[in-house]
Amino acid sequence: MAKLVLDPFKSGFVAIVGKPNVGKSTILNYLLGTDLAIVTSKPETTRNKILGTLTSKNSQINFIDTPGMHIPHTLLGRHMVRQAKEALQEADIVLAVIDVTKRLDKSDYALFDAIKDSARPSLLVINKMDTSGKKFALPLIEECVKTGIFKDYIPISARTGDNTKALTHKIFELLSEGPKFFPDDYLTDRPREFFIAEAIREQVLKKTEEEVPYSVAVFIDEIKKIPKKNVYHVSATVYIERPSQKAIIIGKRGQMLKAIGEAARMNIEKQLGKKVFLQLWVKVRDNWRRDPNALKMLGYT
Ligand SMILES: Nc1nc2c(ncn2[C@@H]2O[C@H](COP(=O)(O)OP(=O)(O)O)[C@@H](O)[C@H]2O)c(=O)[nH]1
Ligand SMILES: [Mg+2]
Repeated sequence: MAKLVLDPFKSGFVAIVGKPNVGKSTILNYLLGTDLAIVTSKPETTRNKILGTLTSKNSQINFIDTPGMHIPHTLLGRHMVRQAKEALQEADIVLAVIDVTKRLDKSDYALFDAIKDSARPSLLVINKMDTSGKKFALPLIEECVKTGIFKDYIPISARTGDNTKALTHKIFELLSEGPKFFPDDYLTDRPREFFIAEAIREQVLKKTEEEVPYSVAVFIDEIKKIPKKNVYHVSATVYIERPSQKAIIIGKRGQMLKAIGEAARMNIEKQLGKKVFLQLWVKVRDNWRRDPNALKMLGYT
């Protein structure tokens, strides 16, 4: 009689950690095939853990995107680093991401120590291999492998997707047999409001410079479906820390706020699948990044 051999179903949680700007969120988005986490060229774009679930016939990989590991100067910064450390505890496997164009520094070694302490199996991911930095890959890999904490290493480009299949394969190899934690069509643990606020913050980050991206937060006041009309009404407040920043965000004759709103609205319409009427308010809240009550209100807890 023919023997039926069923492949075991594998599942687990995979934390994506690394310094700011190495491409963690871009990796998450590429692997999920959707723009879940916002990506910008500004450091500290990601401020919260974001779960992204990838379910296939024989596995369910639950990625946890994290804020970049850095030395925090504010309460918000402390929240971000705490989120990354929590993800290490929640994970079965760790992806330690480095940027091939950058030399290793103190923060990388601090991260490697945190990974070592977590005692989780860890893969070293060398990202941005599509750049001319790829010539530095070999010495970088050598330096990282010397630490002895990585099960394996893999150079990829999250921008072109190069070698990402091999990455998923290596993750699959490291996963243990386990249950399907979430239904087949499950994507993330974050609610709709979160991604709408992020879409607005993304545009502020893209369109402003210097300290403004660090000082901005978005609060969704209301999402309301207009009865009988196929339209959502979204009202949101953009918080910044100083009146000078408010002037930048509003811009000459309101041009900046208009551009932010238009670009964000297009993204939100895609998310909601309906026309959106977006109303943005700009408010100064002194030093909100150092204010526990403000952080709580803005979901950074
Ligand atoms: N050239 C190149 N740029 C990348 C790659 N991955 C990410 N980036 C860019 O690096 C910047 C930071 O990416 P992001 O995913 O936000 O980094 P994170 O802070 O680690 O989450 C963005 O401008 C990305 O477009 C890559 O593989 N190649
Ligand atoms: Mg990110």
